[in-house]
Amino acid sequence: MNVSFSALHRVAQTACVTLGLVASATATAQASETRAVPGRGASPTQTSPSAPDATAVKVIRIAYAVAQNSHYGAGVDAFGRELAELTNNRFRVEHVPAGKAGGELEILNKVKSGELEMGNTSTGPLGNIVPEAKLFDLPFLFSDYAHARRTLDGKIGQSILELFPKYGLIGLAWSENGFRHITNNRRAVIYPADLASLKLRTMENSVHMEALRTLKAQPTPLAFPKLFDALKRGELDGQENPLPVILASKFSETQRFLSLTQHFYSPCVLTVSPALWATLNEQDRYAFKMAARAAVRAQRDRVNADEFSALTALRASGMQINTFVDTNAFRSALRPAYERMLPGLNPKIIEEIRTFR
Ligand code: EAX
Repeated sequence: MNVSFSALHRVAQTACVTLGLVASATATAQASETRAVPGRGASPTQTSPSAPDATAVKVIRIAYAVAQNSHYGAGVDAFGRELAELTNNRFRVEHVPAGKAGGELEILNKVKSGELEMGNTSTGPLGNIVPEAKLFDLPFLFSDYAHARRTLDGKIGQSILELFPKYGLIGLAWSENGFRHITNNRRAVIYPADLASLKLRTMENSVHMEALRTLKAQPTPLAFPKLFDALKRGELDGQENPLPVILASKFSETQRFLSLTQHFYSPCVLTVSPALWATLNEQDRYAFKMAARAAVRAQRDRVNADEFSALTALRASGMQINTFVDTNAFRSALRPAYERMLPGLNPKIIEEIRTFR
């Protein structure tokens, strides 16, 4: 792979913003009342600005892999509310949760082809489409949530979003899945050696797989919707995911040990199909971007809340939680292997991320 990171040094162009749009977005009517009825034309009153033409209400389906009662659902709820408000209900968001549209790679490909309007996915399989995004999948790249969020929201994150169109996707904003931890049915993971020969499900992500191979685990890529049953059937020793996913997906029913390894930070991205984007005028594009901001806030808020409550809940449902992990040993084992995980990586960008304020 020959990835160029030169784009990372460009300062992101900010979207053209008109304040008038926000000021005019005061409608509160329910979009469902104005849903198009096939075969019926709009009445004249429906064409006024405060009561949009019923036939013009556009449904935006947003697909994600996790249950609706999760940080993903919270993000999509907020997106829908904000978009409806900013566009006077001309758009109505529908959730397509729980892998109903397939795993995350499938979702991204459907957004790319226009089969789906939008996706809310982790970056797990994103690097298969936008190679530069693999940067954020490197282990121990971010020191904490604040560091990850400001990097993604700042010029480094924005410059990668700007590359999406070249790969046939629109990236609206980076959202959040969370710091990933290992669960398994064999043992508590305290030291890197505890991972030896564990068959761990990973996302379809070459950086993650190489990192786990470095630790002598057996990475086994699998789409998320197949994971719960594979764990239940005992086909894997374990998996790794952030606390909000472990909680929402009830992994405590199939996994005994949870070790707080926080080895990868898992960003999410809100993607839009280029086919839909091409139909939007500047004001509507601005509304989508503002709705994405609201979604990111809500999704991160839910991650915060889940991080706070998860350990008590998971312990109560029978998981053995290991809070002591020799993180320094994991970091020292993985950082020197960055170049193998991401060939062509420019070390300068790592330094820039590490010191990004
Ligand atoms: O995006 O596949 C995964 O493990 C992801 O973390 C999950 O689907 C949430």
